[in-house]
Amino acid sequence: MNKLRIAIQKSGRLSEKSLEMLRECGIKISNTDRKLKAEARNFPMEILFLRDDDIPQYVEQGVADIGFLGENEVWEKAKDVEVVQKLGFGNCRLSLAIPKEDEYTGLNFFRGKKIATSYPVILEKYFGEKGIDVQVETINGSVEIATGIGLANGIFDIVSTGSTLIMNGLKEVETLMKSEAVLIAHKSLGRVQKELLDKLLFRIKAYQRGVGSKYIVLNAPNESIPKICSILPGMKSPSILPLADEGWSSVHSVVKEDEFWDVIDALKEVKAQGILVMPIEKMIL
Ligand code: PRT
Ligand code: ZN
Repeated sequence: MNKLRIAIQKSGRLSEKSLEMLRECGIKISNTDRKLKAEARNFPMEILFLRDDDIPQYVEQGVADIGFLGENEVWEKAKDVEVVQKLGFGNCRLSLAIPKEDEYTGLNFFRGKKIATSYPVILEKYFGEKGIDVQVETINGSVEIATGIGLANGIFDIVSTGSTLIMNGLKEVETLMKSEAVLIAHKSLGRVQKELLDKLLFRIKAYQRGVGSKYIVLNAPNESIPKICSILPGMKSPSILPLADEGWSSVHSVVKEDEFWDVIDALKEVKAQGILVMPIEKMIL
């Protein structure tokens, strides 16, 4: 087969973001009514729409070459697949929570207690390593109601804003791990699939760098340029163009999104003016 087969979530929290990531990589998909399969129009790719729980197994067996899914599912299913790339969406944490009125005394609180979860493998491994015996109650869905109905003393679940816990009278007491969507791959891909995966990864990284950076243009008196250059490292060094106004230049550079406001403050201090900030669509090094 001369295609790359990718498994993504059929419907759920990661579906739209997964399709968006493919779109940002310039991959156009013909029928997104998500029956089971779709073809990309301009890239040798077949898209399989599956439940996220099934993706690790499909990729392990090579029914799909690669997949997008939450890292939490990769850990839980413990299949023999390779985690190739973090995707930067679907961020969440996996935490232990207990009724808010209970006094938390540290991990020993859970010794001999019942914990409800949809992630028994991760949970048992964690307490196994700590040498603490707990009773794991595996349930699929609505884990947050387990303590209220008397099924368990605590829960282990995915948390993102924390509001589900609060609404159910729970408090988060331990965060065991952080998770985000990742790209996983079959362990022994064919030559063509490997090449196509490299192409896809190249595009994903260009997109991620773009999202993580801003293009910045400003004007400054020439005597400030050395200071400005030390504030703005850019991809190599900033581009400096003379302005029609004698003694002034325009400086162009790239700034990381998370350093952006600090950089702006520093630039103002050294008399930068007319600062323009623009999004970067893709960034290729
Ligand atoms: O049908 P299928 O099996 O494919 O979907 P699913 O129901 O198993 O998964 P889905 O769509 O709910 O989640 C898919 C993936 O999204 C998860 O495996 C995580 O990697 C990721 N993710 C990110 C989340 C959340 N954030 C999240 N908040 N998955 C679930 N939640 C739930 C959580 O279970 C809890 O019920 O949201 C609630 C908590 O949210 P807050 O904001 O109230 O804290
Ligand atoms: Zn699922």
